[in-house]
Amino acid sequence: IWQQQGPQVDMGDSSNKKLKMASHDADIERFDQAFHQLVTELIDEDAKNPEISDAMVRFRQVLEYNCPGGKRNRGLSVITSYRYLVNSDQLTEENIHRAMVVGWCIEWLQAFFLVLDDIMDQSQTRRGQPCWYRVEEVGNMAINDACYIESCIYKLLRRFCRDQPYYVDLLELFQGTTYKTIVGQSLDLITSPDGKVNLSNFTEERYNAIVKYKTAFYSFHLPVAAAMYMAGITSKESHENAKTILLEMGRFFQIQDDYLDCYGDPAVTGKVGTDVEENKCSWLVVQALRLVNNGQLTLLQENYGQNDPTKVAAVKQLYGELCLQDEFWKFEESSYTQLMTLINSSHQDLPKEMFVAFAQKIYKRKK
Ligand code: GPP
Ligand code: MG
Ligand code: MG
Ligand code: MG
Repeated sequence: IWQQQGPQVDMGDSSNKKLKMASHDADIERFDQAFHQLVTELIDEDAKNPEISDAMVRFRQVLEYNCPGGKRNRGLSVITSYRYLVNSDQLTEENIHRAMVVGWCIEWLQAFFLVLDDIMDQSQTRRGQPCWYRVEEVGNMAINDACYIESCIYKLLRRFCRDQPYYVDLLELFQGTTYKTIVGQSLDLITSPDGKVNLSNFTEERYNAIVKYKTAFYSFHLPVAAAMYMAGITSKESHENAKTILLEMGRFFQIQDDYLDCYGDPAVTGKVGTDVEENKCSWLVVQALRLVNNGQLTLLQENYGQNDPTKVAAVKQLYGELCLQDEFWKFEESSYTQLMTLINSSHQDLPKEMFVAFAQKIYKRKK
């Protein structure tokens, strides 16, 4: 466990804090630069093989279209967390670069999920451009492209981390997290069947299960758990403590995503929401069901889950009458306070600042 590696970073030491802050912007720049190097790493060797070089031309395009252009919160969190977890003598160029690679593996995982999620959710835009499956001549080929994106993760981990003591832990973590996300996506889809609106399925319990599995594990638990393994922290207890905090953060993040689906500015979020049309068990509809009177419930039943702009507008007008924006703002305030309490009570021997920094990145986000 990590205490065996030396004393914990003293977060009260302001010079240490400054050092970490100073490296943050430089990390972002380096992280973005690493992307092109990794694409080259993945493509170039096979591109020399004339038998498969045509596929490589395509795959370069697939990676360049789908992997960058996001907020990179998940990927960058690996490096930020790693810096919090190790002693300065472990912050070698090589180790930092490996943390960047693992960070990009999470961005690759996210790209794999998003390409498929956009097909399943019938979405139009992602990160300010057409969803990949909607690009001319892509269509269903996007499914194979997504499989390719996933395969890259294991190619990169093998190439850069194979000799590291944490290699197997990382492999299991990525595979286990993928499994959990697939389970969550399945719950999401089962709860939003096409053309069969049944509002009684939209319970708080079902909502919590969906968002924990489809979002929280891969977006919040994965980056920090990966950094912990890389830092040599394997104790079950430390991992459980981190997971408790990170899954709560993940729940909050998906609630924001559901809020932004209706109230976000597509020019800022880069995507147009489809949750009402797609009959999604969104945080907004779960809150609406808590607040409606009988008449409003009938209106919701008649207008939810249909691909008809008038019906979607009727649902959104009802959300307005129920002041769901105010509900969200209230929730955002109380949830942040609650999260900080949880961090204080559960961080134990892990640096509190690592969790606070992650929370501050997402709190009051607009995209
Ligand atoms: C986000 O839900 C969930 C995912 C991206 C996980 C997808 C998992 C797969 C196994 C494909 P969302 O649909 O609300 O996201 P967005 O609003 O970004 O479309
Ligand atoms: Mg979805
Ligand atoms: Mg979606
Ligand atoms: Mg969404």
